[in-house]
Amino acid sequence: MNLIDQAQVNAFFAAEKPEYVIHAAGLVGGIMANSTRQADFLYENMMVAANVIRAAAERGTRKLLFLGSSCIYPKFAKQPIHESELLASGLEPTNEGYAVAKIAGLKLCTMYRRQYGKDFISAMPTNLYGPNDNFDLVSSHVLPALLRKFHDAKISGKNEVILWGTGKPLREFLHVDDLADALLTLMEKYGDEQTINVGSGEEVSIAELARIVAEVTEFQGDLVFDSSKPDGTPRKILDSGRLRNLGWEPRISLVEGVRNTYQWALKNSAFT
Ligand code: GFB
Repeated sequence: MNLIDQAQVNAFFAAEKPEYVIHAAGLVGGIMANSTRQADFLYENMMVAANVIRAAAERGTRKLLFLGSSCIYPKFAKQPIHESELLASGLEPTNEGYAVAKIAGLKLCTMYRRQYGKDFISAMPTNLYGPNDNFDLVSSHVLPALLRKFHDAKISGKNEVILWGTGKPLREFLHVDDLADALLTLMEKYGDEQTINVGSGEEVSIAELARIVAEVTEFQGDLVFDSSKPDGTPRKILDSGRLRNLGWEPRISLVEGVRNTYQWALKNSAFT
C-alpha cells in the first residue's frame, strides 16, 4: 500500500478498521539524505502522517501512536532536551524538511485529541539503530554506515576509513528492541497531548562511536575525518524523565547493541 495515496489508505482503514495503530512509516535517512532531499522528506512524511491519522480518526481507531524523531527540537535546545523545548527556536537546517513534517504529525495528533477526543499520542525517539537497518553508505544513519565502512575496510585490507564531519558532535543512540518495549509501555500507559521523548540517556561523540565500531568490527586502521561534510546539530540528548516515570528503562547498552547489530548484519549479508 502506498501511504502517500489517501484513497489507498482510506480503503485499507475501511476494510480493516484497526483498533490500534503505531505509525512508524516514513521516508527516513541520515544527514546526507535529509539535507539533499528536503522537499521529498517534507512532502512524503507530511502526506503519510495526514493520511494515516485522518483515516484512523474516521474509522474509529481506539489508540494511535505517531512516531517522530529528536530532530524536531531546536538546533540549540537546552540539553538534555525536554519536550517543552518544541518550537522554542530554529531547527537544524540539514533536516528541517523532515522535522517540519514530524512536527505537523505530532500536532495533528494533539488537535484530534482536543477537537474529537481521540486517544492519539506521539513519541519522539532519539537516534535509532539495530537489525533491519539501512546500511546504504549514502542514505543511512551514522551507526549502520560506520559498521559497513569498518567491515568493508577490514575485509579489503584498507588501513583507513573516511568519516564525515569533525567527529565532535554528540549523539544519543537507542536500540530498536528497547524502542519497541517503550512503545508498548506508551500504548498501555500514556494518554497525554504532549509528545513524549524516548531516549537511552547514553550519548557519545561520533569519534567515540567510531572507536566502539572499530573495536566491534576488529578494524585496526586509522580514522580520517572529512570536515567538508556536515556535522549537523552539535548535540541532541533527550530528557526522557517523563517516560521513565511510567516505568520504562532501556536494557541494551550501546556496545552490546552495536555488537548484536553487527552479528545480525553478517548473518543476513546486509553489507552486500
Ligand atoms: O546519523 P546521521 O546521519 O544523522 O549523522 P543526524 C550523525 C553524525 O554522524 C553527523 C556523522 O555529525 C555526521 O556528520 N557521520 C560521520 C556520518 N560519518 C558518517 C557517515 O558515514 N554517515 C552518516 N550518516 N553520518 C538525523 C536526521 O540527524 O538524525 C534525521 O537527519 C533523524 O532526520 C535522525 O532525525 C534520527 O543524527 O545528524
